[in-house]
Amino acid sequence: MADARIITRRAAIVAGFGAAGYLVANTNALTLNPAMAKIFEAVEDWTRISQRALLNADRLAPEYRPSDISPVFKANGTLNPNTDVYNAHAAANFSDWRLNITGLVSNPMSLSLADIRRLPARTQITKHDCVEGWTAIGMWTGVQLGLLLKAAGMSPQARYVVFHCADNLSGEPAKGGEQSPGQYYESIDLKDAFHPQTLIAYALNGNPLDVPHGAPLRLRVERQLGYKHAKYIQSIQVTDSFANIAGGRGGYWEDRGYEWYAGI
Ligand SMILES: Nc1nc2c(c(=O)[nH]1)N[C@H]1C(S)=C(S)[C@@H](COP(=O)(O)O)O[C@H]1N2
Ligand SMILES: [Mo]
Repeated sequence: MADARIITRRAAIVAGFGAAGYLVANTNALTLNPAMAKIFEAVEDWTRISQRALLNADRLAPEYRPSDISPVFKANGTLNPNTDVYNAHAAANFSDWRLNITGLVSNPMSLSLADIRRLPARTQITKHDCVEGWTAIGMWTGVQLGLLLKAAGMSPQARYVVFHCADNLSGEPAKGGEQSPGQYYESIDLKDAFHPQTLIAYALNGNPLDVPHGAPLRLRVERQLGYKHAKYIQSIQVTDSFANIAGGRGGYWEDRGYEWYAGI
């Protein structure tokens, strides 16, 4: 009988661990066997771990005031892709630039800048942090990446979002849309892709992005280091793995030894 009562209580505790504190308070009269004690520990741990995970999942990067904006936002890495194709786009004010969303989506998309500017925009003032040891505060405007991905319809196998850029750091010719080794690319997981501060940005400090800062479209992924913020984005590929893309480590710098997650 005693055993049955303990099992019943255990089942009640497992089913209703949200009320763990109440149940602990009301089982003082029972002599707990070691297994019961473990369950109480696990419940407490689980509550703490899951709450922390939930909080962290949507942890926001700090946002700043307009008066905090850096007078000069340093440009870094590629300052101009300078290919014939890119230069022609720049000369046409990027009116023919397309952002393609491909891969594990039910509704692949090809969007013009005008399309993207028509979507709900978010503006945020954040601090950029480059591994080379400088920071800058800027005001970015763009569309939330999560919105685009939602519209594209993610397949259940989707795990990563890869950004393919127009610049090639080794000067190799582009391979007809395929990722060549020197071409800049980046990737993030779905948690960061759907984070509310993750933007496909088209404006810096209220002006259309200029060429040094990634015209016409660049990523802002505010809880990550500078090299994750892909500039000159041409296509967004939803995938279950980046093992077969370029060096297989998820980014131009990652293929050269940098960390993939790169949280600040
Ligand atoms: N396409 C592309 N994106 C890129 C880079 C690059 O060379 N090419 N450099 C990265 C690095 S190291 C940093 S610090 C930021 C710099 O962005 P900014 O030029 O707007 O300051 O862009 C990142 N994104
Ligand atoms: Mo950087």
